[in-house]
Amino acid sequence: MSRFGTVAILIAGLLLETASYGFAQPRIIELTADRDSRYRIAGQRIPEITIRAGEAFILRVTARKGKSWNRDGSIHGFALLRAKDRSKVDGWDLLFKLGTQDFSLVAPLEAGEYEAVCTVICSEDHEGMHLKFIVLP
Ligand SMILES: [Cu+2]
Repeated sequence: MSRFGTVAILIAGLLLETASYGFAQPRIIELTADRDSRYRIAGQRIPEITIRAGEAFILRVTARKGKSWNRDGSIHGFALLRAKDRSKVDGWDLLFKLGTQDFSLVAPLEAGEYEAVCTVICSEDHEGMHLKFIVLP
């Protein structure tokens, strides 16, 4: 192959890589933390988030007030637990205020099944507020 051909292929490869990594916008995952103490994701009957290990994403949460809330005004929360032993994942303790808010997050590096649970006593039904969070390798 000519030198020009090799250089052209290298440049094309570089451009492709830049397109897929360099300037790629993180995925936006939209979640509703609803007034009836349920997480909801549009188009899903049972809310579930699937993400790649270490993937950066934006969690866009719309929160609606339940029957009770925290003194600081947080109306729902979101902590991440490992499904195997329900241990908490460090750094995942989000609190939601009324309305829509964005969180820039990075998925755990350890693949597996997790569960997100609400950390605000938002109603007598609060214990049922959870969603499955799957991290792919
Ligand atoms: Cu809640």
